[in-house]
Amino acid sequence: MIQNPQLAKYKNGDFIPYLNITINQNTIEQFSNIEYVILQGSMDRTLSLANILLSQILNLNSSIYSIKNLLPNSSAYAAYKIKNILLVSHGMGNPSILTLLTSLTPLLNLYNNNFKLIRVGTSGGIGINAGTVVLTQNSYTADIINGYPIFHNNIKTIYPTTMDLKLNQTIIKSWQHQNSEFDLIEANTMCADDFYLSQARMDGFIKLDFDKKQQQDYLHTLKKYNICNIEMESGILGFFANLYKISATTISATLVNRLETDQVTISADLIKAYSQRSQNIIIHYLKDIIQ
Ligand code: R2B
Ligand code: URA
Repeated sequence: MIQNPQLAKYKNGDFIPYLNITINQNTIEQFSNIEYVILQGSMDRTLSLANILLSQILNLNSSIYSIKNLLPNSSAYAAYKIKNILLVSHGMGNPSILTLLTSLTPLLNLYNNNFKLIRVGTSGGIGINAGTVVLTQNSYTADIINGYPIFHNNIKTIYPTTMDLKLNQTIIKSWQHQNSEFDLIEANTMCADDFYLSQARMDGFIKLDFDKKQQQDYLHTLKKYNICNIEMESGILGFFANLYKISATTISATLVNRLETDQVTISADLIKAYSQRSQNIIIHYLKDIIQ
């Protein structure tokens, strides 16, 4: 990674809202030497992945060792550290992950600005079997712009959102010899601002002014841009990573094929199993690297 002087660093005594911590030697040490930041939406999934890594990477029994939440006073985010891996929850959507990234990276940057940002989550697929896992190449907006618009002091700039394609290949390579029952593909992702309207769902509460044919036309148009899935954070992740020259990508399991249905109709067990797929890929990749 190229060192970026613009990437700010905190100093002792700084208070970080939302993380709800004050920078001191202890916090600096807690967040030191991080090389992999694994971002997931929920606090629960973050803790469960931390426990899996505890047993699989540190060979410690998670029923005996409890992992400390490094952000105990934050109501928005939770973070756990296993060796040089930081597991953090990012909440839902672009504003939430942007607030996290702008709060957290100056802290990580105190020690090492060569970390990778990897979001592990779920999405809706377009024209691919539910359960397929997608690594993002470029993140598109809902109006099919390759990039992400940022408003800064009333100026709108579209920033690039291309993920680290080499990192994608490394992840694909690490997974390729697994006896996998699902496909792992690399494709473009559409980043929506909500689960319903901007994902062109017709089953939301707000009444819509488009019909089924228009919806299908739109989804098929997305597909022409090789957009194979829709989620809600890749725009900001791509923007942030490109701006600060940080290696990043998104690994998203798809829960539904949106060309067939709007509703995620699969059982809770299947949702868990599909979500587990993106986790398994990152666990495998991290084990390859750490051991
Ligand atoms: C995928 O799933 C969540 C919405 O259900 C959102 O965080 C995302 O990107
Ligand atoms: N997450 C999304 O944002 N959309 C889906 O369709 C499924 C999960």
